[in-house]
This record gives sequence, C-alpha cells and structure tokens, in this order.
Amino acid sequence: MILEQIASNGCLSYLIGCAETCAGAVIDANQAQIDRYTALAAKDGLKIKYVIDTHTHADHFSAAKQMGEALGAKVVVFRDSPAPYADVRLDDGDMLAVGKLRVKAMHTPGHTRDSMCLVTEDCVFTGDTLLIGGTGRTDLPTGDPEQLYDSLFGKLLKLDGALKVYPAHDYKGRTHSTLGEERANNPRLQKKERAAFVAMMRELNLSAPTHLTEALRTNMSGGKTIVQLLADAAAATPFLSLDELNHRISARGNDFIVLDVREKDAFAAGHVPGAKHLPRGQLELRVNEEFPDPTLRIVCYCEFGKVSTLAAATLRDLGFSRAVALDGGMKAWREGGFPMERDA
Ligand SMILES: N[C@@H](CCC(=O)N[C@@H](CS)C(=O)NCC(=O)O)C(=O)O
Ligand SMILES: [Fe+2]
Repeated sequence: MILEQIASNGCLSYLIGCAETCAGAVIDANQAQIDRYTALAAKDGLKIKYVIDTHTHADHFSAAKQMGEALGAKVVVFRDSPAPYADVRLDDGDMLAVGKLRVKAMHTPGHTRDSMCLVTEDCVFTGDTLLIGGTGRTDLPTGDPEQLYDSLFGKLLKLDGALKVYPAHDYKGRTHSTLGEERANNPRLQKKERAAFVAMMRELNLSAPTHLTEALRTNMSGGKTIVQLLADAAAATPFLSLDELNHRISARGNDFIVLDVREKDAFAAGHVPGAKHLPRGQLELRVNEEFPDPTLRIVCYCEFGKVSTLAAATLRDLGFSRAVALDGGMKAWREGGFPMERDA
C-alpha cells in the first residue's frame, strides 16, 4: 500500500493507494493542501478516485467537494453526514475498493454522530475518534461522550493491537502509534468505566475551535470559505500596482476611472486624487446609471485590497472586461506616501 501523510496546522490527512492499479484515495483532505495531494498522487503514480471525510470537521475546511469536482473523484462520507455534496454514503462495515486495496468503514460516533474509522491492511485511520494520547472532544455539535465510550471500548479497541493508528489531528507533530500503545498509555483510555470516562469528557472545558462557525457552515453546505471566495475573485481579475496607478495619475491620462468602493466616511477622509466614489454595497444598484460604457477601464480600490477584488470581479461578470483591482488598498497607498485628495 502507498501511504503519504500530510500535516497541516495540527490537521493530518492521508493519500493512500494501490500501486498495482494506480487507484488512490485521500482521507480528510484539507483545503490548505489541495495542490499537495495532486502533486503527491502524480509522484506516486496514483489517480485519486475517492476523497473520504472521516467526519464533519468543525475546525478546518474540507477539500472534499472541490477535489471531487476538480478530479472527478467521488466524495465519500458516513451515511448520516449532513454534506449535501457527498457521492457515496457508507454504512457500518461497508468496504470501498481502492484498486485492490480494501478500505472498511467502522461507524464510531461520539466526536460527531457521523464519525467513522477506516481500516485497511495494517492501518486504521481513526479520524477524531482516537488521537495519539487523546481522543476527539465530545462537546462540539452532535458530539456525545456516551457514544464515544461505546465506539472506543466496544468497537475500536477490540481490533488487533498491532494496527497502526493514523489520526486526523496531532497537535504535537507525532505521526502515528498503534492501537496497543494507545490502549496501554493513552491517559483518556485509562478511564475504563463508562461513568468515569463520560465525566472526564464532560469536564474537559476546551475552548471552541478558532474556525468553528465557518468550518461548520462550509463543510455542512459545500459553500465557499471567505478565503476561497476571494481567491476565486482574484483569479478572475488582473491587478494594477500602486506605482503604476500613481504613474498613470501623474501622466494625467484620462482614459480610465479610479473607483473607490469604500463607505462614504472613508472616502471623505482621503482618497486617490480624482477617484469616483461608489460603495461596494451599491455597485450592482447603480452600475447602469454610472457606467453606461462596458469598454470603460475601471481601477477599483478599497481599504485593504480585498473588497476591491470582489468589486472588480463583479464588474467583469457584468461585462466590464477591463475592470482591474488595485494590488493593495488605501492603507498601502497612504503608508506608501502616494498623493491624497480630501473632500472640502
Ligand atoms: N485549537 C484548535 C482546537 C482544535 C480542536 O478542538 N480539535 C478537536 C478535533 S476537531 C478535538 O477533538 N480536539 C481534542 C482535544 O483537544 O482534546 C483549533 O482552534 O483548531
Ligand atoms: Fe474533528
């Protein structure tokens, strides 16, 4: 079996594959690592056929939907996952054929209701059911310490102790352990009585994951993250440098419009000389009266260079094929000592 582990900010994901048939699968694909999975698959001579999520992640952004679309791979989840973009829903005991490799799903609710572990050859991918020296928490949506107890002591820990444990997270840079080692040394697994285990899990008092709401929103709906939305807009839009804009303004070229898309007060406090003001929130409402000519050259800017990218991408969608965004915003312009104009 081919096995690659990809670590990203405490998250662990995996590329597994069958060398003989070139079939591959990614487990717990993370949006921050999409290009790495495809690069590793190419290096290993694998075609990614499945993108499998062990559960609905609440702390980072699943790349399953995007990779499924980009690669023509099937998105695989446990049966009751809320992800509307899933192609294949597994039940307890179901097996996926990744070429000649067999990947067996074991339903292990507790961290989330839709958690599963995946067993293949001498490995078990435990998601957040079992971590190295820890377990997934049970206080996130659909988590349940009673269920985690049953999943661990009634199911997972009954498997062969020699199985290598590959979890979905490790916050200390460790790569794997074995079920036997975890059974013997994992502090949380020493609470072998149900009531003691459940009480321990209820008392953990962990702070919420940093990206909780955005992760649940995107992973449960297939909607975009803000980073993704901005990256898509940026990919569709050319940029103009601060120097280039300054040069064009000084050359008194009047063949383009500089468009300030910030709110009224920000514009009044200081703007690029000669800029026209049309806040991003009113762009679609006023575009027809303000810009009748779609061949117009428009340079959008905002405070930090993000909202202006969205504005330029919107203008391009509307047919203004020469709309561009300033590379940087008013903040960089001010701090760069470029000329400013203020409303009287
Ligand atoms: N500080 C981390 C927290 C991550 C976290 O809560 N991880 C979950 C997995 S989704 C967990 O179960 N952690 C187990 C633990 O910390 O004991 C973040 O903000 O992302
Ligand atoms: Fe998790």
